[in-house]
Amino acid sequence: MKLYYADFTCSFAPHVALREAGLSFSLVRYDMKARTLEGGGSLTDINEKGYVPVLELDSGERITEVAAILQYIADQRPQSGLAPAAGTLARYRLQEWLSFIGTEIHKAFWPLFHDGAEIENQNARERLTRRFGWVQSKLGTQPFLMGETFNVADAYLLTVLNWTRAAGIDLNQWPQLKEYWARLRKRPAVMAATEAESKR
Ligand SMILES: N[C@@H](CCC(=O)N[C@@H](CS)C(=O)NCC(=O)O)C(=O)O
Repeated sequence: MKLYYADFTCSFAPHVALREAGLSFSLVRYDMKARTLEGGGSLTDINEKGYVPVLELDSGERITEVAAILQYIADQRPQSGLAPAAGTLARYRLQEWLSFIGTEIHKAFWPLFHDGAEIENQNARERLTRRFGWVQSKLGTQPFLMGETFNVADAYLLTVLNWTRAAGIDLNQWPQLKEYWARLRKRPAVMAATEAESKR
């Protein structure tokens, strides 16, 4: 498998998931600033929507969209616990989280990282503050988003929490969320993905 990614963007979530699952994969880096793809070619040749992540299977098939890629990775290693079994209520709960993180958190950062006007940035910070406050209330004292086991929703939540400092959002206002974030960052798979994306 091959993961097309850009440093510390949303593709960090599938990158972590691949390592958590213990799957073998290679990385192809997309440079967001230069808009170039490692090895040449254009990102739109790989994904006509023009963004990462893209997971290329050994068959040559490509999967796009964070939520779909995460679930594909998890399903390659059912024993890893990275996703509840398909068809169970717990699996729909996972999809609920992935959809929420993708549409209500990930995309809410957009103006903050794309020269938004001050009013848009202020609105984005307020919306994210409400969302993170709610997430903390759901997390409570459990170790992971869905209970006792790390799953791909945690990989996605960790990824967006990583963006808070750059976005001017202070995690100290949510002590449980901050503890969760700091703890997840110490997972071997997360440290390995961080190191791999830092040295390029
Ligand atoms: N809906 C997509 C969104 C993916 C997305 O927003 N990717 C960003 C990085 S987080 C990207 O590749 N942007 C390309 C660019 O701005 O050049 C998904 O869930 O995968």
